[in-house]
Amino acid sequence: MDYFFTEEQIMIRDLARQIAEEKVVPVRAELDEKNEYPSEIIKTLAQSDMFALFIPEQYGGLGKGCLELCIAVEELSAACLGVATTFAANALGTYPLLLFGNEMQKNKYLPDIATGKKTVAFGLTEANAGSDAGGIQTTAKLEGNEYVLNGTKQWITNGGEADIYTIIAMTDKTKGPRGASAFVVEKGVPGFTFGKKEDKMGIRASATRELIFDNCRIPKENLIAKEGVGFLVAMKTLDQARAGVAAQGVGLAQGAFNEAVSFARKRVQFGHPIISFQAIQHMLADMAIQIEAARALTYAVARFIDSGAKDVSKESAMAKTLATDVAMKVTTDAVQVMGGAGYMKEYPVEKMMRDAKILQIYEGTNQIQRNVIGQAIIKEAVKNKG
Ligand code: COS
Repeated sequence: MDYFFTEEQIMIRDLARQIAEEKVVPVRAELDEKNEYPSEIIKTLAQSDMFALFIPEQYGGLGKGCLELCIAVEELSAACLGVATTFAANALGTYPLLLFGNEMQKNKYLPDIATGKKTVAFGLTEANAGSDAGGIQTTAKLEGNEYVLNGTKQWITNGGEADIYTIIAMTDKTKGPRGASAFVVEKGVPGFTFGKKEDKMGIRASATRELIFDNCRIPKENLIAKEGVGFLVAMKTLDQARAGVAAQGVGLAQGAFNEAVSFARKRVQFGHPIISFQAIQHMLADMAIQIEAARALTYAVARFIDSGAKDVSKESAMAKTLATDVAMKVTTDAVQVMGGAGYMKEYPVEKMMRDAKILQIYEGTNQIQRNVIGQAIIKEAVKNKG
């Protein structure tokens, strides 16, 4: 299918694909087994200007948009979702600054993010605030010229590895979600430490840790936007980032599909390659239909975001839900097509199936996405008196 990419977009896709094939595929099984952060690959991505893609030109970036980021994420995801998550979570952490940061903050942080010299993580989730993002308990109290942060963030992608953290904390607990505020916190500040590295089912190349704030003092200039808009910053950030999660789903599904097709052509049973059997062809056909549908919606939503549309919640939730449900189904079916071989670590699809599961959970479970879509449907119906 031709999605009418520009020459530049094709260049980005080809470069990301080359990095994925040459640098990621050869080490993905080892990174998975050792639970190892992909430092060398991150360096390669930085040298190839991949971190600059979505940063505006005036801050040293390439000034591209959500679609270009999705194209790169998709290619990396086809090779290793752990690596792609590390890369995509950097964008997730950067959106609060990009969307709500002031000039001083953008000038201070974005150039180093664009070169990949500094990487970023987003800190929203807590032990008692997962789907209920408004339930966060980490506090930020203004004392003189500093905010004092106390609390613990849980399961933070790039935690401990990133240099810059965008954090949502309560400045006024009595106000519920309207009492939340967003901050930027740098690694190395006294009172800011990390928990142990989590041992996960999948995306094991990505690092996940707690962020622990114990009387951590940061300058008051590190407040993003103003007090009380932290929940909005988080929601708008997730609205943008969920298109990237959709791209992860598309890429991962494509990677698993490619493996299944290649295996089915070689595997001979009953005297014929199994791809000649209709049972296998129908499974592959269903996989291909789902991948193309998810890809088409993901690109359409990325283009919608790049058009500057104000409210993209429903659309990005739709793309995230479709593409990640597809990734789970397609990776499971890839294992099925490959049978016993698919279940063995010798082939990459068992890792892909383990990796897929997180896509239905992080950046808002797919049940939460359906809530977001449902709420938007009600809002539109009320508006249209439907
Ligand atoms: N854009 C702008 N405003 C938004 C918004 C969005 N996408 N989503 C919610 N809001 C606003 C609401 O309009 C409401 O504003 P008012 O107080 O002015 O009415 C406010 O934020 C609170 O919204 P709501 O009442 O819907 O919040 P809930 O506490 O019920 O939360 C959702 C519901 C679905 C928004 C939230 O629970 C959610 O997204 N959960 C998933 C969180 C997530 O993705 N976690 C992953 C962690 S990061 S990897």
